[in-house]
Amino acid sequence: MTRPVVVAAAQMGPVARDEPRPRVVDRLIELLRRAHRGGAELVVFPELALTTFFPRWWEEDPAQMDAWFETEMPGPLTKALFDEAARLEIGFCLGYAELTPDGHHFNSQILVERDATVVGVFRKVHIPGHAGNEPWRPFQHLERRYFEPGPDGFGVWPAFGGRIGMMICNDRRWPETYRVMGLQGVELICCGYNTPIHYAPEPSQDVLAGFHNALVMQAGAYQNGTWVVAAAKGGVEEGVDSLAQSCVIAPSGQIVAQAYTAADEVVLASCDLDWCQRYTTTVFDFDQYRRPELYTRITAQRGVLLEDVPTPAGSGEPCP
Ligand code: CDV
Repeated sequence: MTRPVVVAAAQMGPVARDEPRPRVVDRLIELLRRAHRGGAELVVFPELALTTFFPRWWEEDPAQMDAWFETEMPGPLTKALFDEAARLEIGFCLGYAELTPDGHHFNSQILVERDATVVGVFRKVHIPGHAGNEPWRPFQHLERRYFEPGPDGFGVWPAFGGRIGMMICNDRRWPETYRVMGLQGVELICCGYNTPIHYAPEPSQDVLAGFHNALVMQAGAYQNGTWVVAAAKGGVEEGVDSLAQSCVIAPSGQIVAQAYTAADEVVLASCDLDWCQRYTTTVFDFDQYRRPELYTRITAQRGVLLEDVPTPAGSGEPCP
């Protein structure tokens, strides 16, 4: 049995702060057309694909902040993307800043079927960075100022002939993200990301940015027997170098296609959704092998509880 879905990770190069949104939509449409020429049925765009990665700037004026957000999807500017997708009969997953009618701000991603109907909306669960002004940083990461954490968790939607999940950037670093979807039988996870290579709180991690990106998604794919399609906004954007390396990962954990530039680039792969069962009915047959009764700490507590284990002698020294 095979259930192939041809996917495209539509990587974007930088989006300038003053790049008009219609121009960005034109770039998305061009990527959509390229993906269509390559036979793609589903195109995954990056996180916050319509704008520059604005959380790098401290902004006081709420009106200026809201100018980065979309109040409807599709809206007047994004309608052209939906129209072209419908004409080409190609689906997509798009990350954008969402301002809801009742005033909530989310870092969101929608899944759109080949007839341009919106199948699902996902709101980023793990919001990284900080909320206060930290001008000591070479650039800030103010996602916790701009966005509320998504309240809905990790859903899985029937679409593209399979079970499709979504996650956004930092979500991909957390094993719970994949497992919550894995327990709903996810077969393909769409992920958009913006990952600055310099991590100001701990720069020793900078050189490992690409390794960590691949590590978490390859592990998440394998341990849950799912495909992962990950699209970056990479390259040097407003002076900040961000990781590219968009990729498609198989349920085996292998990277089967990867971007080789840090610019607008389409990464294509044919994903057999039936391949997931080679993992989910064998080594990761959850129903047979999981021990949820022993995992209750995972949902019962958030941080580490040191008092549950005696302090080892000599510990408590700060990191070198
Ligand atoms: N956009 C992100 O969520 N970026 C984070 C950075 C701040 C570490 C990431 O996990 O890539």
